Amino acid sequence: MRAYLSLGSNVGDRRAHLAGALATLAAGEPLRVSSVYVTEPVGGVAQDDFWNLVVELETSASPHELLARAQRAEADAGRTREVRWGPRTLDVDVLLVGDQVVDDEELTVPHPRLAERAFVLVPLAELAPELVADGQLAAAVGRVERLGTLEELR
Ligand code: A4P
Ligand code: MG
Repeated sequence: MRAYLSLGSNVGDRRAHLAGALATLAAGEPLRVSSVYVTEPVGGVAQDDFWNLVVELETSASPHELLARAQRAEADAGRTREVRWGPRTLDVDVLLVGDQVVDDEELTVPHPRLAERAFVLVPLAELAPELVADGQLAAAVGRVERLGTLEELR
């Protein structure tokens, strides 16, 4: 099954935080990685620009197992939670897990804010254009600019 996760960083060495998460998220399963985009912060808190990307996993993990990997990757990046939607070394959100639907206290999949955010939709469309409608892209909020691949940014 294909799963999509969104990664964002706007504190410290953004490239290192994004690149450092990949092995933990993949856990040995096949992974594809979008380009890195520099993106305007969405959500009201004044903060530095983010670097965002999306990964595609070919996985047999459950949505909750993917959330656990995401939280492990965030902890490894030294993330502390102070302000909701505030600055962070690494944020990993589970966007889609096949066509599974989850809604409990810990996890909502598909991600409820997926469709409105350019910082998610633009890199997602790079990996899976069939999942993103043109109208969705046109209506999405926040400026995004492609920087290059993680390799190119090294
Ligand atoms: N949770 C529920 N569903 C999910 C899911 N699908 N994926 C729960 C991941 N987590 C999920 O998240 C709070 C709780 O959400 C978790 O404990 C988990 O059980 P968090 O990461 O601790 O807090 P947060 O990220 O501050 O809040 P939230 O609601 O996840 O914020 P968002 O929606 O992720 O927004 N602007 C730009 N340009 N780029 C960004 O990456 N990110 C945010 C964060 C805001 N603005 C941004 C960016
Ligand atoms: Mg989050």
